Amino acid sequence: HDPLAARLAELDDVHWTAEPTFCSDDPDFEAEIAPINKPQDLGKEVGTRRDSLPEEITNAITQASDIQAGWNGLGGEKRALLLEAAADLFEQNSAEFLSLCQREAGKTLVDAVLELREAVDFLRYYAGEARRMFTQPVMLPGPTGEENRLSMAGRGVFATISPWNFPLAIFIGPAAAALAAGNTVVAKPAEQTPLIAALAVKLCHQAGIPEAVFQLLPGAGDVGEMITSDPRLAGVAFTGSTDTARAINRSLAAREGPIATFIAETGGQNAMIVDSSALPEQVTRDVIASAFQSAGQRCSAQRMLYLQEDIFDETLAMIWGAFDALDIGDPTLLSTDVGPVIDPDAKAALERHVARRKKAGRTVWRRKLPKGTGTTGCFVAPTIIEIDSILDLKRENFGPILHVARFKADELEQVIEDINATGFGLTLGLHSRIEATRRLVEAKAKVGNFYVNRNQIGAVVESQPFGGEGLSGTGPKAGGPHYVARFATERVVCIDTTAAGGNASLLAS
Ligand code: UN1
Repeated sequence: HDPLAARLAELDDVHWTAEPTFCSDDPDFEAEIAPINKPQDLGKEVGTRRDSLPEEITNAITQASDIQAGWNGLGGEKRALLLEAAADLFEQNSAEFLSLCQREAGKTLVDAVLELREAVDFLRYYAGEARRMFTQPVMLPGPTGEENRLSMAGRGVFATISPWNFPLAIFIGPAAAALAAGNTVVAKPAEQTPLIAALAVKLCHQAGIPEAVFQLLPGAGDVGEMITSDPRLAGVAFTGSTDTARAINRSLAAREGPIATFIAETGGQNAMIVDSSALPEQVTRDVIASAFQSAGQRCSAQRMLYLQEDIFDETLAMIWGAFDALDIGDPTLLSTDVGPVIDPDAKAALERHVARRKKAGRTVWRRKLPKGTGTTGCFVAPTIIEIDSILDLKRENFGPILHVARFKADELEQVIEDINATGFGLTLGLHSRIEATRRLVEAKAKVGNFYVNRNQIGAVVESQPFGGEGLSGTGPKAGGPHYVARFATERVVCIDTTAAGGNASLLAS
């Protein structure tokens, strides 16, 4: 009985009905089958997840280790072709992906389309990076009679641990980067969204990426812990909460074996600053998109709006107008702007936050949820809360909640300092038509992605590489020119090519 082969065979059975998937015929496995709690899917189960067993994890890493040299030896061009073949298959299977994004993750159709596009962009971009970095060595300068050559290769086995909020794009992005560099990959998708990951892996195998090279290990945090404690891992690429990133880092540090590479993209406490020179219609459009698209469940999403005092009332009034017009409800309807949040725990945490602010006497504007949403899913009413400063926020509120505060013209530098003092450094928005203000904010703000006179979400692969600093992650930026290099090891070969040097002894041996 080969558990890996068994799991891969199960993947062939993944289908998109309310029937359980990931079930094995082996009766011993039944106990492992836990329903995915998906109340937002109109109360229906999308499937079931069977968590990876300890021996399956060990086995998967053994197989990934054994095949890694072969995968690396294929070279950048062949790996690029395989990743591009996977991108083609993703596009050909768009209907399944869009349906799963909606049914498994509760995404709106618009978000599902954007997500699939980002996944395909990642595959194609990192394929290009495989060609750029892993086909020819770089010849380095040196004196005559010396050859200096820099080449890059995969480090070994990489684990990727990915979030539910981008169950396809951020599942496949880091994995594709690791594969492009010549690593093999064991991938643990978020416990809430294993089915979409299973389809992604299956299509990669269909594209010709060997099964042992890219393996799926579904499960919750305990599976993640088992994976990251394996001393054979060369590195981990993680996207998720700052707390989990710290835990993984500790687990990697405690292991025997080589020092692991750790790449983390974590949370944010993202603000937008709007001064009195801004165009209110543009501000309104961009605030609504940044705070409420994807039900606020993006790490890039806007949590905080700083409005200059002289335009506070009129701009906020305009924002309320658009806020009131948001369509909340069934994510499968084309008209829906704001769908549900991911699960009951997420909803409860957001509701607690709103309740606490109300109790503290804060002004809270809330949309009423339409009829039916209370019983069919984890809907959270879009909310705007007035506070004094971003420093009043103790944690990331991962949902459709925007906070707003006012500032005076001479307080701009203080506002930037407060934003920096959160320790997070992911996205920052600015609406201003004053060049000096833009320069000041750009120079002082410690953030990874700074958006001016536009919304602050939806970074595009290659055009806007994405990632933060401080509590927001380690960098490098996903979808940018330095990302794949972090998954690679570098080697410099230096040869004395003069007759009297090393070259002569090479010939003699
Ligand atoms: C995340 O939400 O985990 O720019 C990060 C954006 C996306 C954010 C992804 N790339 O909105």
